[in-house]
Amino acid sequence: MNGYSNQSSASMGMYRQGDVIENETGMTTEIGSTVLAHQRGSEKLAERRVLFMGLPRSGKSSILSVVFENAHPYQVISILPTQERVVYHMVTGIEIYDFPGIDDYAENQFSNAVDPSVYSGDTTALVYVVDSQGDIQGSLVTLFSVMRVAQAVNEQLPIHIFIHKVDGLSEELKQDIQQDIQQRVLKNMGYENLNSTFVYFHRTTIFDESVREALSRVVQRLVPRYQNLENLLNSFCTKSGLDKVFLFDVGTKIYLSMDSSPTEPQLYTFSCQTIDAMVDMTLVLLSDITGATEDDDDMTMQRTVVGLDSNTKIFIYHINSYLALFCVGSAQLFRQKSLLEFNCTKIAKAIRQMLPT
Ligand SMILES: Nc1nc2c(ncn2[C@@H]2O[C@H](COP(=O)(O)OP(=O)(O)OP(=O)(O)O)[C@@H](O)[C@H]2O)c(=O)[nH]1
Ligand SMILES: [Mg+2]
Repeated sequence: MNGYSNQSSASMGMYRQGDVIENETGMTTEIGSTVLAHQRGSEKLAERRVLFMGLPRSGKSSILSVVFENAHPYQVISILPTQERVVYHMVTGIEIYDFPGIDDYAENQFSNAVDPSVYSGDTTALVYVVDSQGDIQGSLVTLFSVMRVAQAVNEQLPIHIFIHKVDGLSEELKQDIQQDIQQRVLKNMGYENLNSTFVYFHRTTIFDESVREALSRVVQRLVPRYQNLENLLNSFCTKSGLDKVFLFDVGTKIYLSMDSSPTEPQLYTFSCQTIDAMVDMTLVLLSDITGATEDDDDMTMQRTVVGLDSNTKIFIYHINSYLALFCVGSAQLFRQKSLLEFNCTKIAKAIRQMLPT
C-alpha cells in the first residue's frame, strides 16, 4: 500500500524503528523514523536548532527517544544518563540537540561547559525541561543561569519550558504546579531584567501525545519560510471549505505547520492515533503483497479518509515519503472530493518546493 516497510522505506531514504544504519565513522545506530547520530560537543551546530537542557534525570532523552525512536514510555525507565551531546535530524534541516544534564548550579562553571555561541541565531530555540515531581527550585536556579548566558548572546531566543512528568498528578495539582512555576520564572526574570517576551510554558509527559504537541510548537517557527507556509495553509483551508489543516512529519508525528484557526485539543491526539493505525495497516498489507513496486506504493499511499465522528472526517494526502496534509472538514465536504484533491495536488507541489527533505 505505501512505502513504510523497512525495506522500501529505507530505500527511499526513510527509516523506521529497528533499521540499522552505519555512519561515516562506521558506528552503527539503531534508529526510529529519523536518522540518529552521535556528535562530539565541539562540532559545529546546525543553523536551525533546538537545544534540550535541564537538570540530570529531568527527562530530556526520554522525550526525544519517544518522539524520534518510537520508544515505548516503559522502555526508557532505565535509560542511561547522557554523557555527550546527541543530535537528532529532522526532515526540514532542523536538528535537535540533547545535552547532558546540568548538575552544577555555579554560573561560571556552567558557562565554561557550554559554549554561549550555541544560543546565537534567529533560528535557534531552547527547551528547558523541569521535572515537576523533582527539585523544582534547583531546576529554576539552573534555568536562570542558562537564561543569563543565553540572553547575553541572543535576547530574542525562544525559551520553551517543559513542565515535565505531569502524569499521575490530579488536574488541580498540575494547574497549581504550572502556575507556581510560571509565576516564579516571570517574577525572577523581571527582577533580573531578563526579556520574558519569548518564554513559553508547556505541560508534558511521555505517557501521552503532549510531548509531540509541545515539540511541534517549538519547531514550527524554525521551519524554513514558516510564515509563507502558514499563509498557504490558511488560503488552502478557506478555499477548500475545511475546518483545519495540519502539515505532519509522519515519522515523528510532529506537525510542522497548521492554519491559524483555533485547534481542539483532541484533534491532535486523534491525528497521532490515525498515523499509528495507518502505519500498522500498511505494514500488515505490505506483508501480504508480493511483487508490489514502489510505484504501486505511491499510487495507493496518496489519499486516505478516516472518520473523526459522524459529522467530521479527516482526508490525508501524502506529499512525499515524510510529509502529509491532514485536512479536517465536514463529512458532506468529502462526498465531492474532486476540488479538495485538486487543491491538495497544487499545495503539495508548492510545499515540495518550499521544504527541503
Ligand atoms: N513519570 C515519568 N517519568 C519520566 C517521564 N519522562 C522521563 N521519565 C523518567 O525519568 C528518568 C530520567 O530520564 P532521562 O531521559 O534519562 O533524563 P535526562 O534529562 O535525559 O537525564 P540526563 O541525561 O542525566 O541529563 C527515566 O527513568 C525516565 O523513565 C515522564 O513523562 N513521566
Ligand atoms: Mg539524557
